[in-house]
Amino acid sequence: MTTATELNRQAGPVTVPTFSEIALPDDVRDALGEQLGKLPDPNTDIDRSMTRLLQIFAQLPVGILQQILDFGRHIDTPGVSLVSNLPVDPDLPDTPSDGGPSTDKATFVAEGILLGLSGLLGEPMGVLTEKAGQLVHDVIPVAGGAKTQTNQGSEVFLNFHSDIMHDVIGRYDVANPDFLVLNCLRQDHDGVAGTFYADVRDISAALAPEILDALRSPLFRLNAPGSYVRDVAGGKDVLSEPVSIISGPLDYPEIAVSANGVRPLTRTAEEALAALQETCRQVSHAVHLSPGQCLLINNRKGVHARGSFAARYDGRDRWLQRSYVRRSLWNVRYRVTEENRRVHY
Ligand SMILES: O=C(O)CCC(=O)C(=O)O
Ligand SMILES: [Fe+2]
Repeated sequence: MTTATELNRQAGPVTVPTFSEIALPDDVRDALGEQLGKLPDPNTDIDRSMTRLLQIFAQLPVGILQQILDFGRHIDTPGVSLVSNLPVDPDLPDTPSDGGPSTDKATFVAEGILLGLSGLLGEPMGVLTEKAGQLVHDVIPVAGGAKTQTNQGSEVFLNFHSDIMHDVIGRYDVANPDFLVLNCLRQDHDGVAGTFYADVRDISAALAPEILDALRSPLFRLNAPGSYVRDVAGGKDVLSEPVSIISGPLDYPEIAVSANGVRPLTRTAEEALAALQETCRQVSHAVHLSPGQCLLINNRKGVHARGSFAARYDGRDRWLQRSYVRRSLWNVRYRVTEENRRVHY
């Protein structure tokens, strides 16, 4: 694991730190683990569980609690934060070979960490076309998806992207999550699977002005997520309306890139897109998540990626749990399902 200082040194010339690290003291970890170990499956009554988790997480030392809250509420805080020395489940069952969820999990410490931290950033939400609308997503290598640009992949580098959502309005970067939380339950066999984050403030500072100009122009169409194209569209691309990749104020920019392909509309846009992926690699922070570590990711301040690794499908493969978080569920209410007010079409 690279230290936060080293990671910040790798970052671009922007002066705001774009990576932060929060480590729990051992006694705080143990007290948290004891409380989370007693919790029922949070999916049974999600709003009661979120409320209980808020009580538990409110007992964190005030400095740590504020750092997490500031991560969620302020425009000038880091885009990615690694929380470490977290409690883990005492007996972790096999990594499910079908991509999850596990039917053998007896305790819900990992779910409590994921949802407790999510609740400090906003509200967990689900989408029917991503992990069947579940609020706790399992991110696990699946044999059939090993080479895909999705979270089932392993053999290929998952390109820098935002987690986006197909939406009939033609924009995939509006109702998508503001944050992702990734909690590591099990590392890959060789400990080489990196999660990368490139902050668009660092990206903007590193790009040539004419490339940045192109990325700020509506010259791109995003393809819908791989899961949507596979499960709903019969394998056919479903493109957004033309959008810019980078938008918003120069000091506080926002970025949206699809993992499953971006269609550039001009030659300049095509070149800008290639430069973008290369720049992301250069300015990115890398973390090799291990159990007890959770990554908070701002899905608007930057893009993330995953390195390749070897999956064995032997019950001991890499296993993350992921949540999608909105600051507010209000402005995405046009997509809500009748069955569940946290789950969208
Ligand atoms: O596996 C990872 O580290 C990140 C995968 C990813 O992009 C995601 O879960 O959204
Ligand atoms: Fe992702």
